[in-house]
Amino acid sequence: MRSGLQILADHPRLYLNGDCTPGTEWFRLRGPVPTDRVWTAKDDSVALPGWLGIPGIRHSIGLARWWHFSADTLWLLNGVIFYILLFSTEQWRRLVPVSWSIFPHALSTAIQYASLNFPAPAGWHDYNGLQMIAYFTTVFVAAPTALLTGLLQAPFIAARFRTAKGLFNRQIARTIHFGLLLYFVSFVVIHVAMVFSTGLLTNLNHITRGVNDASPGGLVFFIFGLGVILVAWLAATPFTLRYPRVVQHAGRFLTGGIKGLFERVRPVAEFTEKDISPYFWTNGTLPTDESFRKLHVEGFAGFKLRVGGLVENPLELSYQEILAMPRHEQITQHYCIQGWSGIAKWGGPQMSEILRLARPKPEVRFVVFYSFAHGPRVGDGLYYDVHKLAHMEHPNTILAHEMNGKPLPLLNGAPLRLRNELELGFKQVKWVQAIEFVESFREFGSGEGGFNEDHEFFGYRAPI
Ligand SMILES: Nc1nc2c(c(=O)[nH]1)N[C@H]1C(S)=C(S)[C@@H](COP(=O)(O)O)O[C@H]1N2
Ligand SMILES: [Mo]
Repeated sequence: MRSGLQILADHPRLYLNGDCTPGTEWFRLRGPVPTDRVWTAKDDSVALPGWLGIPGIRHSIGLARWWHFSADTLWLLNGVIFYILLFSTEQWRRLVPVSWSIFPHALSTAIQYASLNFPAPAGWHDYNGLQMIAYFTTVFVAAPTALLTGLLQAPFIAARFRTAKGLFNRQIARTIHFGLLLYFVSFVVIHVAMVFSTGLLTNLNHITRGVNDASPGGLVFFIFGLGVILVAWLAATPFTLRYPRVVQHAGRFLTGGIKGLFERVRPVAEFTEKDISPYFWTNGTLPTDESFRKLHVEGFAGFKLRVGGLVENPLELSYQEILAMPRHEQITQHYCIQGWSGIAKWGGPQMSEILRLARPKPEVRFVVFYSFAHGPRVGDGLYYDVHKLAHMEHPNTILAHEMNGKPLPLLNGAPLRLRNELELGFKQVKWVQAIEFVESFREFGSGEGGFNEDHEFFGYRAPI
């Protein structure tokens, strides 16, 4: 829950439409978007208190995601074991209503609670109607929906299952995912309050030890459990701030393999002209050096894209040559790691065409895209990102020089920006100046596979 709030704080707006146009959100933790200057999505992120978010500071979504995915994987594993135990015994009968009488039963229980004339506790044998509905909803509706709405936010899932549009759009999924957070918090508060007020010692023995008496053993378990949670709660943020690389690598160890499964090349959801978003958030720091400025004022006439590394035929392609290449057009949804999305039409040569010209050697596994631009802090070096060679053969992986039918605007990465629709936004390098084919990316930067992977602790694999 805490890492989820941190993720929300990175784009603290929720919408019921796929465009993320400021002003159309139904919920936000931030004022209106300033219109008198460039306002990037990163400018828009907010901080949380360190005890609430993990790790609280602004734009720490890279670290929060490792917590979120790792904790969720363990939570889901726990759920799978719970399902197996439920259905391999008769215990499921306690949770799954099998007759409509559950509704009148729940209503009469609710009236008893409301009149403060609590029904006699009988949970050792059977749950009352309200309990059954609450437990059933939590275990069989809320939890699976949380998993589903989490996955629906991922570019790869949307591409694979063509769910990017309509009810399954990422922004609807974010809203439902947030609603489920509210549900789980309310459930915990109400449930714990009921455990306390309807015979604490006996209830805790039911829950923790499976015995039906009022001995203090269950309470000891409960206090021990709360103690562990409290220590973990207090330690999570300081630990994350002190050892971010450990959090990144531990998270990758726990969840990287699962993410890798989603990274196979599959179709991409394409949209139509009328789906194009009127507003498209932006991110990144414009290139600042003089040589780029000169290229820009001359309309990129002097621009040459360098293609090299482990290739049979190293190339230098001029802007004119690139414009003359067969142009692929696609209308796709961009998925920023922060949570916003936007639909745009992109046009430019397919990467498969570049591959055909440059002819990568057999040992090549990765492709590095170098930007003209620095990261947010100049001292950290050039923005770059590494992609899988296999993704470069996908028909929707292009070097875009057009956006929505016009030459690519400077802010969106002119002269060229990558589109790999199977990955998140931060991998779509803008202001591309060079492409290098490599066998391994360990020697580049800090060896994590890209600028944000090095400096923001993002995962190299970003299909989710
Ligand atoms: N060179 C460079 N490319 C970059 C970035 C950046 O900071 N520098 N930001 C990335 C991120 S996080 C996103 S979401 C997209 C945003 O693209 P847009 O500004 O066209 O919306 O660009 C990506 N490419
Ligand atoms: Mo992003």
